[in-house]
Amino acid sequence: MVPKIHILPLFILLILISTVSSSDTRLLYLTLQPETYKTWYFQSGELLVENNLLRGSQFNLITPVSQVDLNANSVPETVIVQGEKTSITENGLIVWQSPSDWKIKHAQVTDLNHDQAPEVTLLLWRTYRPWPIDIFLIHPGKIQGYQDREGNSCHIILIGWKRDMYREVWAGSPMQYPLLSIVVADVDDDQQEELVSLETRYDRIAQTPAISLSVWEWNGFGFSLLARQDGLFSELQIARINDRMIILTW
Ligand SMILES: [Ca+2]
Ligand SMILES: [Ca+2]
Ligand SMILES: [Ca+2]
Repeated sequence: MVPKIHILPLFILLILISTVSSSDTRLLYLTLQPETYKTWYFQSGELLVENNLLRGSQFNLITPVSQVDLNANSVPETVIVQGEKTSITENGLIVWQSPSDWKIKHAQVTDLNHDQAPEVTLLLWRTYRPWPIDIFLIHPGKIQGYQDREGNSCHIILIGWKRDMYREVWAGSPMQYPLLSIVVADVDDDQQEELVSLETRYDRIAQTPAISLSVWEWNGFGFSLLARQDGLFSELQIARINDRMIILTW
């Protein structure tokens, strides 16, 4: 059943921010107007809404990790996002930079492909390109519709250290439903990360709310959809409350 979503202005009163040492988690004390948000648990393959969970509560908002040793040389790299560009630096020197025709919307250190090695997960837009194999197919153009009016398509790409250089360790085809935002976190507490996303459609303009919330997991070759919930969503965050991970939307 599609839950009723309240689309009201968000009023967040940020009372205090303090950084918790030895982790990338910031402890945020927030007062949220309960009508503006929804909280979700992901368990047993289902997105379960739980209202009023945060009313009057203190919780940890999980912020994306931006520093890790990507190439196992005992020197941490830093992921830097500037506008729609992303760089990886080591000792202040740029060791990888996103191509000039990529528009990066999100960058985060993850182990989204569950190979025990960290990588940088990117959500980006770039010029649509058909599958190279299309020229051999009897019915080409299966992904032809996966682009906007300007000919740009939405992708998830993982950048990591492989065969002595930074490279795409996995690059997805144009997404059928473009993503407005993503967060990578272990939302079902099985010690493996999932991709949580807000989805839109190529014929909607970017400023309008997303129309579905979805959870994906790595299947060895790409990502499998675990759950999708229709609704209207403007923002997505992950938080920890009462030792459980929750998905926060508004
Ligand atoms: Ca390193
Ligand atoms: Ca990995
Ligand atoms: Ca998990």
